[in-house]
Amino acid sequence: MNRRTFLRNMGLGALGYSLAPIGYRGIARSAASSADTKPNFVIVFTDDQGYGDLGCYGSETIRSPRLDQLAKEGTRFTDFYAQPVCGPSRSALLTGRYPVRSQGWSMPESEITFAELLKTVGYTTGCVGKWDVSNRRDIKGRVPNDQGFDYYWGTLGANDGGGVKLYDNREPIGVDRDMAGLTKRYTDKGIGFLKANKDKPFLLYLAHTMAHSVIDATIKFKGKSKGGLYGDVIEELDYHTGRLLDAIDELGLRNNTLVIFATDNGPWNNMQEILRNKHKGAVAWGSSGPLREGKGSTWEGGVRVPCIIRWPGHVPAGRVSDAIFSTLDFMPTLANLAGYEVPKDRLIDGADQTALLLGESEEGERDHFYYFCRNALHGVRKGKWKLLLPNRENYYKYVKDRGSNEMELYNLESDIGEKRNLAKQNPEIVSEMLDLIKAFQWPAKLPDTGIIPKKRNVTSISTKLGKDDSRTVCSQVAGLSLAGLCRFPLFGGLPPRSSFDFPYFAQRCRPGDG
Ligand SMILES: [Ca+2]
Repeated sequence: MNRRTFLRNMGLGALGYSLAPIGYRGIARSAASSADTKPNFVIVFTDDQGYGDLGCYGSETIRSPRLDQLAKEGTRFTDFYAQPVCGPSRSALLTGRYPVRSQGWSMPESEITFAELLKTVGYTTGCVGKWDVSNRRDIKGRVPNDQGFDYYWGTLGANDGGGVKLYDNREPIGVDRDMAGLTKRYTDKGIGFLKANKDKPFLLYLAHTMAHSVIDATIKFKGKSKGGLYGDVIEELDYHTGRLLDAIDELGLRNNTLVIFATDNGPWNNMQEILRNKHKGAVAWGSSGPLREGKGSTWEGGVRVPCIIRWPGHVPAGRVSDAIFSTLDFMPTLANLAGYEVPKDRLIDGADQTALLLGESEEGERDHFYYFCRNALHGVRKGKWKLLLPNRENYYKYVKDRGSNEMELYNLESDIGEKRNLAKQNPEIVSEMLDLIKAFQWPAKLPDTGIIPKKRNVTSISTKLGKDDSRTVCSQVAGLSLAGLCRFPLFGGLPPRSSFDFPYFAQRCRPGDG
């Protein structure tokens, strides 16, 4: 059943939602959607911005007065998780499903976004900026206008080459190589959308291209921060986010608009020097603050990102929350707040965090979070504990810090930088965490989460796997134990270096959700 058939058949809410992932707390959900009016949603999603790159997250080199103020007016989350890289982070955000299901850069037409569902309950939906879930290409069925957005203005891909191909809805309108001006252009379009839709419920998803390399800042900001060009870029993002917030106020929408600020993954602080030289220093070099590593990594620095949420009179102001929370959770949370039904025909990994947002719960609905690097499951967090599996497949070569690659257990409460491996001292906790790993409900078929190469037929291709992908997938297939047909060595051919046993790998893939 494709998405449209599903939406038609479900009769806009005829079905409930029961395919819940294991381990959620079961907090009584708030009837927020019964409020007299439905809130507007504004999601500002920056790119490659580090956990430590805002004043309210401890930066001493980057000024962010507007976002610091937003944190005072709402709740700042310290333990909020995205995904390690751009495309997978966006498919997870939009669908509430881990990229191993929602397929990252290659998000298929059959995935259902919260934008589509908001439309079923009367919302007008707009997306501005970086899409990056249609293989960076204009593919029918996968572009924003086909995935739930009434309005789109932005780029389908990234700006690695120093330019972006822009679209006004479905129409290509040219290439913009002025990276410095892009944050303002996007913000202007976002404000235009707010003005045009101020009288009805709306969603604005504003996904900035900055601070993804190649970065640049306008003359007003260039050289002004203490954080180099990257710091200038973040200060400019802060300024324009402030303009967007001002527009919300000027339109009288402040009290009925839930504003979310977050970023897609950790900072690209692990880039090879050669790339820095290539771009003459115009690469992101953010800080993950106290966290280990950055973009592409499943250390905290790769996936734990800033998140600030404001909804005056509803989300407590000035609160700092350490509840485990994720981009995955927006799908069911927005469902509760706006009154749409979450899809029932597939597994949704998100937890309804309405009670957390409204201050009715301190710990929130999510008690664990799985760490994925492409299709490889690297570990899990539960409460203060984080377990990382040995011999992890690190797809992203720019991640320099690969750790011991042994079984690693960290107490994130006392050791946020993941410096002290406590696995050997805590076998019971390791065992409990491994049970959680075993319990992950794998899709029946592993997706190709790669980017389709250019010059190939994008509608019928099965992307050729690179060596690392093959190893990852082979590890997964080997885990299936399909009558012993696949006997690829696990862990990329290396024997496990830990003394722990790994029977759970035999259960990694099982039929279930697609
Ligand atoms: Ca990114």
